Amino acid sequence: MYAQVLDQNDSGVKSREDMSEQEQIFQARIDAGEKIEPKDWMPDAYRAMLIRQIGQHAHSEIVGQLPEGNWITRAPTLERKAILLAKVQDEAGHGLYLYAAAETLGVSRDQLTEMLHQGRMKYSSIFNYPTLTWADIGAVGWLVDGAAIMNQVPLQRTSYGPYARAMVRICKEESFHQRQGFAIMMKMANGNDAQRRMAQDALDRMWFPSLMMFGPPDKDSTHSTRSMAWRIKINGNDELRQKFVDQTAPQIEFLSLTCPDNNLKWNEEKQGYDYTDPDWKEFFAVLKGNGPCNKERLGARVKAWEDGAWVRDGLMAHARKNAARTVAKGENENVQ
Ligand code: BYC
Repeated sequence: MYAQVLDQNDSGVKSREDMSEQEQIFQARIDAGEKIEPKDWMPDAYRAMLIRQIGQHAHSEIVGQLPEGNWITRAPTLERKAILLAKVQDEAGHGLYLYAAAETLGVSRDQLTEMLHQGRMKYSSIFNYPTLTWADIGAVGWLVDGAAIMNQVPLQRTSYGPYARAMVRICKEESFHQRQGFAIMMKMANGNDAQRRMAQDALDRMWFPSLMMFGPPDKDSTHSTRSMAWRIKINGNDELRQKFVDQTAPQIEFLSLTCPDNNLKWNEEKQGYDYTDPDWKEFFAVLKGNGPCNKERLGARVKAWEDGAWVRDGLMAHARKNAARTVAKGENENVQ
């Protein structure tokens, strides 16, 4: 059923005349700002669009634990370790809320996981880059969570109720994540020469991959038009990328760091910064599985899934026994 629904996920927007009566009523509800709920009628392609986006979002939260988890044992102080541990646990929680939201659309978490492991579903490109130093943990919180918030705050108003509600809690936690990242960057940027160099190096490596998080330029975005017509996406990729650059450029200055983009410059006329686009060839190569860490990240997820099989089997066996006991108890009570 899920594969069939995905096959119908073409990106064209239907004109009102081409819509069935049911589709017209549905579109009118979206246009009026109503939330669509799991039991409501929805076009198959709307369902497929949501499953794709929410599923990929959930996978990003789960795979996104890996680059940061890499530093839990090497955090420089006990306090930093406790904060990082809490952040990484939050990401697991975000993954679970999102898988639960996707399940309301008729796809199971196991199906989504299988598709990730088979390379049939994506996760955010950013997590295919390595975290080489402690300053990278600061840069991930500051830039990666910063970009995530920019994209996710509008998603609190997305048209699908369970997704919008999941985003409310996620956004609250993401803003704590962003602040802890910026706090690390402030410490490093105001530290000794070696620490300043690490902070600059982290910014140099993370800047362009962070810009890629918003997706390809609007002209190459396959889903934006349809997704925005359904208010699944509220803003275009380029608009949010620009907002992120405008928010982050003054923060770079505040840290007395240098942006790796020499063209970053305030443009009075457009009331925003001019900046250089990331290397889109690199972006598409990462999406095809050829980034620096793609194989390692997917390998780690597949291994965790296989290593955890005995736990899942044990829990299922326990649940079956409990269910059988409840049935038996009910039958005994009926006999008495
Ligand atoms: N990486 O038509 P487009 C986090 C794909 S996690 C990989 O513009 P769309 C965090 C796209 O899927 C934050 N793939 O797509 C976690 C499509 O391919 P398919 C994650 C990308 O969906 C742990 C194709 O390119 N946030 O914060 O309209 C620790 C064409 O693109 C990317 C979300 O997931 C990418 N960057 O727009 C720390 C937010 N960009 O599916 C932090 C929810 C594009 O046709 N998602 N693609 O094979 C969205 O808002 C949208 O899906 C996107 C892309 C803006 C990302």
